[in-house]
Amino acid sequence: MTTFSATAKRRAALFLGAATLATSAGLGAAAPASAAASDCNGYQLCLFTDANYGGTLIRWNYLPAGGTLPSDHDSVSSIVNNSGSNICFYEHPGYGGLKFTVGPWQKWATVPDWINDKISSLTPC
Ligand SMILES: [Ca+2]
Repeated sequence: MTTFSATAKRRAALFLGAATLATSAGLGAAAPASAAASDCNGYQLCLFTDANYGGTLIRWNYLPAGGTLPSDHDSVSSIVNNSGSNICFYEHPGYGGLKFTVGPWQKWATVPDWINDKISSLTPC
């Protein structure tokens, strides 16, 4: 289990709060028919519950500090990383289990089978 410093806890809270806010404002969740890679622009990090950028969209408008996904654990199947940083995704909350790294500006229409529907936390790395 990862031990967070007070600063890391605050950053994680901000990160999770922003994602929750986006969802409640209608920005983080989209109907399956409308989610698309083009929904992910600017400096956003976008996770999709279905392959080919479909299903529910979880989106951050800036590079997240890292943390456990606020929802949709074990369901991410495609990823758009519109940032200049590597993002490491983990099988378990708190950066445990399998680790999958997505490079800067990469788009994965389908994540590898071994991590599909398993991601629960992430952090820039
Ligand atoms: Ca899925």
